[in-house]
Amino acid sequence: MPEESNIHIPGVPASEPASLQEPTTPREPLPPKPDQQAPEAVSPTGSPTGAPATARAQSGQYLTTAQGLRLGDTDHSLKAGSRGPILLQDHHLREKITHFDHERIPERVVHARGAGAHGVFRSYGTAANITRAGFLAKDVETPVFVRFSTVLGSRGSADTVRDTRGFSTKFYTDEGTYDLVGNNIPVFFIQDGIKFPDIIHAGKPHPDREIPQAQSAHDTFWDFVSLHTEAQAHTMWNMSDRGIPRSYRTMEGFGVHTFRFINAEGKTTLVKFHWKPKQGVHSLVWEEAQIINGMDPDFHRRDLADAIEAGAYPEWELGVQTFPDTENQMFEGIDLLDPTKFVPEELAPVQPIGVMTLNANPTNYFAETEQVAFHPGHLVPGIDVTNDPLLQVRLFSYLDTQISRLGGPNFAQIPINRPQAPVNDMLRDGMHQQAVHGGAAPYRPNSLDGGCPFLAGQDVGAFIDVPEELAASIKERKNPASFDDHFSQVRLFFRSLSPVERDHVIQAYTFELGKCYEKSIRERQLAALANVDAELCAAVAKGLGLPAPEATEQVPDSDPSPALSQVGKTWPVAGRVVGILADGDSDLAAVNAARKAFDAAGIVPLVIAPAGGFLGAENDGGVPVQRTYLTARSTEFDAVVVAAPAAPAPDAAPGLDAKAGAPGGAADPRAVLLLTEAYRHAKAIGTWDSGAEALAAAGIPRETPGIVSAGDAESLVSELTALLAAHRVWERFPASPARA
Ligand code: HDE
Repeated sequence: MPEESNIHIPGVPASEPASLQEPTTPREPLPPKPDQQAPEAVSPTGSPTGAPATARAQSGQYLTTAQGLRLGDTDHSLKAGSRGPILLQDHHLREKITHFDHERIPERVVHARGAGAHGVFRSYGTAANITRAGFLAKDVETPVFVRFSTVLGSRGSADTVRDTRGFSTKFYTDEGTYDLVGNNIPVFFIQDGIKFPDIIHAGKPHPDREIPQAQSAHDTFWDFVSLHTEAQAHTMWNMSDRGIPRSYRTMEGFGVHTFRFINAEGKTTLVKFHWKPKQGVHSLVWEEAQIINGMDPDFHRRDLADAIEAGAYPEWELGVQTFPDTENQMFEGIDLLDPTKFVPEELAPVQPIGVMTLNANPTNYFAETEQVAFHPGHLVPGIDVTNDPLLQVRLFSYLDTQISRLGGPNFAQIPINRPQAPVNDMLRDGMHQQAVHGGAAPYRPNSLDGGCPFLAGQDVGAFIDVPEELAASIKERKNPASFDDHFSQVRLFFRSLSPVERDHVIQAYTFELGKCYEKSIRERQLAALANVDAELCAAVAKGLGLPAPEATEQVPDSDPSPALSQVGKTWPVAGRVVGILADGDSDLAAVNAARKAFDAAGIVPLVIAPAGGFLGAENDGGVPVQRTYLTARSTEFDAVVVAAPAAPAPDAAPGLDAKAGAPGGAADPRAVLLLTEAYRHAKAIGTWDSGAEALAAAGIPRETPGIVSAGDAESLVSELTALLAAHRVWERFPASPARA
């Protein structure tokens, strides 16, 4: 407040105005600002000042307007009489409706549907000799935010579609924010980012009717892919089980491009990033994925949030494949700048450099998961980009897209995007500016703000671009010849899979091409498959009812990479879900013993019964029911135990109102469906002797792999646990009908 008022009140003699001061008088330098955060006099969420950031936004005592005015009524608009028109002067109504009208922001042009989580990354320090990135030094812990996503679907689309998954990690390091914006597939559709609008326009719904949503099984996608052979590599991964992960928690992640590490001495090493899930790598089967899209379109999102809420924190090890930074940037004949190529782990092992644990769900989806803004150009000292032409275009695109998506250039000030390192930039003004910048000289050089802020040298953590020597070159629109091989790694991938995984690939191509109307597109894609593998091509052609074409290219063979297959390994069982079909006539003591044994193994047992509530007496050995026949579907479970003793009457036709387990009654068709699906999807099934008839009702032969029967609950649980470790009973999958 001015000491003396300068306001002139008519009739009162005005005092002399205070002498004006020169506003730009040089003065002592201002101390650097700790960060851009505006002081919070009151919580912007309306929670009591001083409450933790996670306090509920609605916990303040009185409802107010955005200006803090207390409200006495928010249910009735201001009207000219109770039956009269609403008055324009109703400022509360207008504020409430106007804000609502603008609640949505544009969804991401790709990767619109996603789920996020907070966590921490702990570095092993094993990479400290090849990078000077502070967060990769030994035992450094760095907060992270991760967003998983699908690529093609809209924000409200289903989770378990066949698609690539995004795997973006924001490391809030002391040296600035580092973003690793990767996918669950290590190769990409295109070699040069200039084609990104083409592949995305082809994959998105058709522009006339806007269908199909979140699908690649349509003409425009396969039109582009079949005309554009460099996309065959990524498409092959999509058609494999990798395209339908069981959970975000069971996906690998890849940085895709080759990046460059720089150590304290300035020595550079080329690296490829890998995230390895400690939970194991698992996928759905296609029919399961399709059912889930209807039963629970939020399957992956729910799975991630539930696991974190239950304290089963998912973990990934971060690893790198390392390559000498040679002049030609080739490794074993693979061009490290070609993003449609991967380097088999057998040629360059993945070396672990740290572990990430996701341990907290977002408090608010919009504020955090929707507004988080990743950018491959968010780098820290010790990590730099390469000349991969896909990465180079991404370096432009991500910053650009946030400006329209988040409404201006100040998105770094949104809480989830705020660096946790001191920020001292000279970026000013713009839409949604939150900071109140002091000082008079947001430019360099300046004398008015004492020359502040100063430039840093490498010794105090400046990012120094690698002084890369570039070969004399011609300005041209052209790829190097080493980008020309579009088939050898597609073949390498296919031939590295187990027979059952190859069958899934065959079925996926047959499904997707079967959804294309244009015969010429199907034929052209078959011609591409002929160059990949004759058996694959013939099987898909058979399924489509078309002749199999001959190969047109001489494609070199390479050694298979067993690391690519998900079959034949075992994984931890913690967090897997088992359904126990039971009813009032079940041996409830045995059901409870099984629940206890599953629980002890870290497996989640869910009891499925004809109706909710309790089986037996609530406080006397009863069993709580978590799912009913109406709410359960086999797709939620990794294995099923049949504890219902009911023998379906041999001559009773199953009817919808039949009660499962009723002595002498027909088996409930929903219980039968649950069992047949679990069987078809190669899941382990366990029974007590009494459950045998239920299996018979579902047409499940007892003497097949993965059907276990035991006298007591503990041995049953231990046999099922062993089967769960392999994820599925792989040998139960029938050979592809197209191959038969
Ligand atoms: Fe992206 N990509 N992309 N992309 N991408 C976006 O950025 C783009 C590419 C990836 O959870 C957009 O903020 C171009 C490869 C993920 O918020 C956009 C090219 C890889 C996410 C964009 C690529 C990715 C995105 C849309 C070719 C794997 C989700 C919204 C040059 C290494 C990030 C946004 C999140 C998002 C552009 C290729 C992964 C438009 C131009 C290769 C995981 O900027």
